[in-house]
Amino acid sequence: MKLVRKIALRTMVGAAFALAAGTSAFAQGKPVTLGFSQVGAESAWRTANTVSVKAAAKDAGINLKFSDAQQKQENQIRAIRSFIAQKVDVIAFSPVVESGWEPVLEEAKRAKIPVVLTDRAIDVKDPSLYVTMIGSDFMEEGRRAGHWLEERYKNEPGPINIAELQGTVGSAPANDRHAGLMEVIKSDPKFKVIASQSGDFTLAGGKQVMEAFAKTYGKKINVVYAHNDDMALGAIQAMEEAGIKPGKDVTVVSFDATKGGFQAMVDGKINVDVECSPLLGPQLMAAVKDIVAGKPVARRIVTDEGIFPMNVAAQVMPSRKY
Ligand code: GYE
Repeated sequence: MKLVRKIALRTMVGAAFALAAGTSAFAQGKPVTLGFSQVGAESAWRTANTVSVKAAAKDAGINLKFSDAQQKQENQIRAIRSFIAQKVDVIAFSPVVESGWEPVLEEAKRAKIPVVLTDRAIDVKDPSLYVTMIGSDFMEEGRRAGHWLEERYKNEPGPINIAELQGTVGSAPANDRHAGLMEVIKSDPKFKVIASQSGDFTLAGGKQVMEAFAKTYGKKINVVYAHNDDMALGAIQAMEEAGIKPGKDVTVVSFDATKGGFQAMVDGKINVDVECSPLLGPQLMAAVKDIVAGKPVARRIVTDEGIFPMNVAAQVMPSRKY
């Protein structure tokens, strides 16, 4: 019953936005204008995501206004305000952090501009502040990594010391990749997260944090749990410089499964890569068209993805698209 009510509410929210949008571009036969605020250009994932959004907009005949926030929430808020002032048909954004979005999204709502979230979720009480969220389930990604670790160490007594390289502080993927792992390993006390720090999803950040970890914990570290490939690649450099063999002395777990991550698996330096697809452009443009046309849109559109252990990397790599 509760679920039915929730679904009904969600559809109504979508329909209300659609009605508002229906009076603008679509009704007048003009091309649809989409304002998109991107997080930044911090990683290979992000670059592939930007390419996907731009290419899909072009293919769909959607007029895209693209803005790069350089990993700063204040820049995203400014971009969204400018999209509102320009009266775009739909606003989409990949929120750098989860909290603090109410005021600007209320402004969009008052202007009757529907909002779509891509890639990262936000934490707001009012469900009518956005129509849909398109992207991965980061908790599930964290759980997948946790289960892989359980299997990898099932015959070892432990302790298994984990050093965690977190993504951007307060971002959905950093929060959830951490929480998903903890959910799985909390029932097995042999797993211990002995260090955890943010490398901001960048290669330089991952390298710097790993240098410090290597100095403080040295050979005590059994697992490096990096929230993305760029940080894992930076950590690999730091380990090699410190005389530690990544992939052998230390098990390296990473996320995204980019070409760089795959290459490191082929080279024996990343042990497992949990997939997170950045190719969200086509799904975003389909949702934008449906919203503008007044069609109902699912409240949550989840990306389909898997997990790749090192031993399949060479075989799978040629078919990877990002
Ligand atoms: O894992 C990381 C990027 O939000 C899923 O952001 C995205 C993450 C991705 O910087 O590489």
